[in-house]
Amino acid sequence: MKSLCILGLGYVGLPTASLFATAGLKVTGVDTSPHVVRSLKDGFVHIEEAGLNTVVTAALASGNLVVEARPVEADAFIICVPTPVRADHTMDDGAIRSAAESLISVLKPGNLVVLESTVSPGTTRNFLIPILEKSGLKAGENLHVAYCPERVLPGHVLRELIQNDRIIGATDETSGRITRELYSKVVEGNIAVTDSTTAELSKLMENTYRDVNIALANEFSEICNHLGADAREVFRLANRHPRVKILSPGPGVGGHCIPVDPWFLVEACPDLCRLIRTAREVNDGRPAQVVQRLRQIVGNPPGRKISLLGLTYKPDVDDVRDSPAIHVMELLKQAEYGLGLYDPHVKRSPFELHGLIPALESTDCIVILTDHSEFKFLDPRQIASVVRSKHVLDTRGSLDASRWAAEGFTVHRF
Ligand code: SAJ
Repeated sequence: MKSLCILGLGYVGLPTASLFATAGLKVTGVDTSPHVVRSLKDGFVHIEEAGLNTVVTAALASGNLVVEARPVEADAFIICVPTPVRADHTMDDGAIRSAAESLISVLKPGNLVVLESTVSPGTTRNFLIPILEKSGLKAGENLHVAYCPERVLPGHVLRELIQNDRIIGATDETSGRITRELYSKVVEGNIAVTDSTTAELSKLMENTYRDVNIALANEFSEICNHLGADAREVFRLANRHPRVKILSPGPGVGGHCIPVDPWFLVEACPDLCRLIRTAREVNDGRPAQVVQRLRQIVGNPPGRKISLLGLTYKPDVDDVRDSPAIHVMELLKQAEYGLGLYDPHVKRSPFELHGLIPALESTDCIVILTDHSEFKFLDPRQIASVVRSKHVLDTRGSLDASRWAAEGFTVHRF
C-alpha cells in the first residue's frame, strides 16, 4: 500500500496523516473547512498539541503530505470526521455520510476504507458500507472496509498514536489483514483483529467506563462534602487498596468524546442503560453544583464578582469544546454575576478573556475550573493584594491549600 487519503484533519486525522507521511506513504489530507485547508497549505497548524507542529511541518516539507479540499484516488482511505450527539442524544451521522459520499466517485477495485470516528454499534456494516457500495464495488469482494477506532488522549496524541494497542474491526478476512499491514507502518502497540461491531462496542465501552467512574468519584465527593470529610484525602487512602482506583472529582466531564459516546449505547439499548444514563446525568449536573456552592460562598448578585481560572475541558490543552467551565460561566452570566475570565491556553474564543490580574481584581471568589500546570505557580501573596474577598473554590483539588491559607484565603473543597 503506497498512497493514502485521510478525510478530516482534526486532532486525530492531522497527526495520523503526518505520521503515515513520515513513514513514507504518499498522503493526501482532506478537510471540508476552507480555513483548515488554506492554513495548512500556508504551513500553519491550526491545532495546539504537543509536538504536532514539528511533525506536520516535516511531513509537508517532505512532499509526502499534501492537503486538498476533495478526496483523490488512493490505495486506502481513512475517515476521521466528528460524530457529535444531537439534542435528542442520538448520533449525528452527517459528517460520516458526507465523507463516505465524497469517496463514491474515487473508489477503485481493491481499495481499503477505514472508519476511525466513534460510532453507534452497527454503523460500519449498516450505514457506511451501503453508501460506499454506491460506487458499484462490493464490500468483501473488490472493496475492503474496516473499523479502527482512535484511542488517543488529547495532549499525548502523537505518543499514543504510536504506542497504544489498536483494535481492527474487519468486515472480511482481507480487510483485517490489509488494515493490520497499513497500521503496522506507524503503530508499535499490539494490533487485535475482530469484527466491526465488536470494535465499535469496545470503543464506546472504554469511554463509558471512564464516564461512569468519574460520576462515581463526583458522587463520592458530594457525600464527603456533606459529611464534612476531605474527598481527596478519602480517595488517596482508599486507592492504597490494590484493586481500587477512584478517579478525580471535578466540575463535570467535557470534551467531544466522553460526554458523547455513552449516549450511543443508550441509543442502541435504551432499556439496558440505566447506570450509564444516570452517570451522564450526574456529570452533566456538576456545573450547576459549582454555581450553587458559589452562591453559598459569595451570596447573590448584583455587586458580586467571581473569577474563573481555566476554561478548557481539561489541563494543558486549548480545547473549550463542551467544557464544564464554559457551562459554569454561562450559568453565572445568566445569574448576573460579574465575571473575570483567565485561561493562558485559550488563544481564540467567542468570549472576552482577561489577563490574570484584571481577572482577579476586586473579586469575591476565585474558582479553579481546570488544573493547568501553570496554576501551581500562582502567587497567593500577590493575589491577596488585588482581590476583595479571600475565597478560593478549587474544583480540581490542584492548589496547595496551606500556601493559600497562609495568606488568609479560605480554600473551599469541591
Ligand atoms: N475528568 C474528570 N476526572 C477524572 C478524569 C477526567 O473529571 O478523573 C474529566 C476531564 O477533566 C475532562 C473529561 O473528564 O473534562 C474527559 O477527559 P479525559 O482526559 O478523561 O478524556 P478525553 O476526552 O480527553 O479523551 C478520552 C480518552 N478516553 C479514555 O481515557 C477512556 C481517550 O483515550 C480517547 O481517545 C478519547 O476520549 C476519544 O477520542 O474518544
